Amino acid sequence: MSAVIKRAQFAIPPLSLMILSSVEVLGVRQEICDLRFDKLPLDRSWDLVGISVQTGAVKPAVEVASLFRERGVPVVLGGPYVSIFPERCREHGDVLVIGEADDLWREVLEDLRRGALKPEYRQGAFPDLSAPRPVDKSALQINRYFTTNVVQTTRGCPYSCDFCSVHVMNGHKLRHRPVGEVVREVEAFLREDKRIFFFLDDTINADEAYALELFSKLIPFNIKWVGQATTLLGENPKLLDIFSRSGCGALLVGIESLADESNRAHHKFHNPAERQVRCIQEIRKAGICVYGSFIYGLDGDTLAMPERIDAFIDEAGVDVPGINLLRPIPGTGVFDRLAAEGRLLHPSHDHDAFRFSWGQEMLYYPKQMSLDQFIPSYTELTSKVFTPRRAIKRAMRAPTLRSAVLMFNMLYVHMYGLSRKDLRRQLAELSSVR
Ligand code: B12
Ligand code: SF4
Repeated sequence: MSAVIKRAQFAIPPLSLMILSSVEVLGVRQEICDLRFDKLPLDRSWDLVGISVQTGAVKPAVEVASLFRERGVPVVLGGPYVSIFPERCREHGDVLVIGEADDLWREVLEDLRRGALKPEYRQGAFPDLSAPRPVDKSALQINRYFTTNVVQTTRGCPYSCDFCSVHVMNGHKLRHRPVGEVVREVEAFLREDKRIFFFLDDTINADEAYALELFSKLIPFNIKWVGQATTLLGENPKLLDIFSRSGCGALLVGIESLADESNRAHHKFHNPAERQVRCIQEIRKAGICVYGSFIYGLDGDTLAMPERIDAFIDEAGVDVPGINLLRPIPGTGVFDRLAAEGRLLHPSHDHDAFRFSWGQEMLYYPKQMSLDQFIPSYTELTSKVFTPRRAIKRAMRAPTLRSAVLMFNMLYVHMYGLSRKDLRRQLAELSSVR
């Protein structure tokens, strides 16, 4: 099962490390160790080990760091958690890279060559994405991944949803890579890997003119691609047509709550609920599958929400539903607010207690209902939505990529089953301490 999950979870390589390992400095050779596949290479000799630290996985990252440091290998820490909480990371690394490292990494490698590493490299202005920085895949073992065609065309987000850390890390201004650079990258990637492309941008339709130009130019390459968009795309037939003709097979859209008051409470203003059904229907009419990502338990949500979500999934024709619990991530607005309101289930200074992957136990108290009410209502919803029968039904009516839609839905039947077990255990534990 774990092998299936690795592939089905879209075991794709981390773009951060692809970018950094593509920085060429004379005399330096870089390798990527992906712990989903590789053993920790403690028996080899290294001049420097870099670790990407993600919020929610800080503990394993610092454990790895200490294993290398005990052996006298200097460790550099970078990534989202280091950028947001450098002070908490300082004692765990010899070098910290704070912020987007596209340019800083060259400096680190040059200093390494000269034997003059500094304890800290900090991003001043955001890197200028108009500079060409070709991404090279020679540090990757291509066949172990679902695909290695991961591309980011823009960074930053003009919105400020309070549960998200993208605008915190990458700023509010959308920064673009030149269209010609992205087209060249797609062409070069295709030479090594003909599989599907992932555009990792948080909102691939954020800048209509840019997206129109880019994806028109990608039509001749005949690729299949997936990405993330806002449902507003459904109101833009021109862009929808170009997306469809350039090979777009599926888009993840963040629906979050179907209650506008919930989205407003979390500073998400750009997706009015009343337009969502029609927008999703239009996207699917264009032959693009929709992965609809909901969050149940936002501040305006009540116990009436599960029924609405269930009906919405069928009415809009969501091909793959994802019904998430709110994950308050340290460093986001919602984390600070819930902490101030006394609604976190763990002490706010204990970041390790906030885990963010499967085994989705609750991390906070919902506003409109107790945990005793909320947890059963959530588990009942997921047990209704994620059944083999409904998985097959969704796959049969998917506009394209039917086997992928089936695989995802079936995987979720399994995963949400695990999540229900965890939540029921958590509820029993919470009741026993009362
Ligand atoms: C693609 C993606 C995924 C893919 C990951 C696939 C993969 N192998 O990469 C999938 C779908 C699996 C995924 C899952 C999840 N994700 Co995600 N994901 C993203 C996304 C959209 C793009 C990541 C990316 O490649 N960015 C581009 C690279 C270039 O940026 P970067 O990673 O930040 O790297 C730069 C710097 O941080 C730094 N850097 C990074 N690493 C290192 C290492 C060193 C040594 C150095 C020096 C520098 C450095 O330099 C890089 C270049 O500038 C981001 C949003 C975003 N815009 O970043 C969310 C994001 C990273 N995900 C997020 C979350 C919450 C999750 C989940 C927990 C969701 C969930 N509830 O399940 C899971 C966690 C899975 C896990 N176990 O880790 C959050 C993380 C928040 C945080 N503060 O850590 C983000 C930021 C989205 C958000 N809305 O807030 N995700
Ligand atoms: S959730 Fe999406 S739209 Fe909202 S701030 Fe994050 S990246 Fe932007």
